Amino acid sequence: MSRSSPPRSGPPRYVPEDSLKSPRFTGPSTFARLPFVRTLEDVDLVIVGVPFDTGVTYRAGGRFGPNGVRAASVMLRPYNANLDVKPFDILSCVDYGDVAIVPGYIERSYEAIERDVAPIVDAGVIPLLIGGDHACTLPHLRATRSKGPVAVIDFDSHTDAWDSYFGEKYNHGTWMRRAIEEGLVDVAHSIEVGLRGPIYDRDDWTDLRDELGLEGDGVHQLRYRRRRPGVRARHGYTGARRLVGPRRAGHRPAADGHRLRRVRRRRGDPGV
Ligand SMILES: [Mn+2]
Repeated sequence: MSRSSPPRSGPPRYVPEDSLKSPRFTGPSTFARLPFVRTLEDVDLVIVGVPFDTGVTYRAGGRFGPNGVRAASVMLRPYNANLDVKPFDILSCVDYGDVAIVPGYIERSYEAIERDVAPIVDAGVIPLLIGGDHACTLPHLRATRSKGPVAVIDFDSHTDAWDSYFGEKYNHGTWMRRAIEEGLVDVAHSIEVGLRGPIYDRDDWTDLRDELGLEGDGVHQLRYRRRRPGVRARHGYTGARRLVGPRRAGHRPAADGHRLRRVRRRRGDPGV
C-alpha cells in the first residue's frame, strides 16, 4: 500500500511493553501491550477497536469484543516461531482506541467507523480493526475507497451476500453484497473460505453467479470431489477449508463445519 507521507525510517518508535521487565497484568489492557496513542506520526499500523454489534440478527454482545481481545492479547510474545519474525522489530504499532459507535443505530455507526478509519488509510497507515460484529466490514471497506477496490479474504460459514433482512439493507448477512454493489471489492481477487451449513433456498449460492459474478464450491461439493480421485476442487479452496473450520461464525453456530479438534489433529497439533 502506498503512503502519502514519506516512509518511516529507523527502528519502530512505538513498541509493546517488554513483558520480561513488567508483568503482563500491569497497566491498562491494550492490544499486545502497545502504547495507547491516537496518532499517525511515525506509525505503520494502528489497532482500532470497533465495539459494534447492532448488525447481528441473532446473538448480540460483540460490542465487548475489542476489549476482550485486548485482555487476551497481553499474553502475546514478540517472536513468531512459525514465521521466524519479530513483527514489532519491524513495524511501529499503536493501539488507537475505539470508534465511538452509536449502539442500536447501524447507519450512524457506519458513518462513525468510516470517519475514523478513512484518514488512517489515506495516510498510508494500515488499520487493523477488531470487532465487533462483521457488519462493520462495510464501513471499513468504504474507508478504503481512496485505495480500492481491494481484495477481500473472508473466513465465514456464510456468504453475507444476501439482499436484506426484515426489509433492511444493512446487517451482518448483507455487507458483502453492499460492498460489491458499491464497487469496493476487487471480486476477481477475493475469496470467501469455509462456506457451509444450511441456507435459505437452493438458489442462494448459485444466484450469486448471475447477480454478483461469484463462483463457489460448498464444503459438501468438495467432500464429494475428494471421494472421487482425479476430481479436484478449484482454486485451492479445499486446502484452505481443511485448515479453517471452526463451527461458529458471526456469533451463530454453523452446522456441518469441522470441529476445531479435528482441524488441529489434521495439522498434527499435539495439544489435542
Ligand atoms: Mn458472516
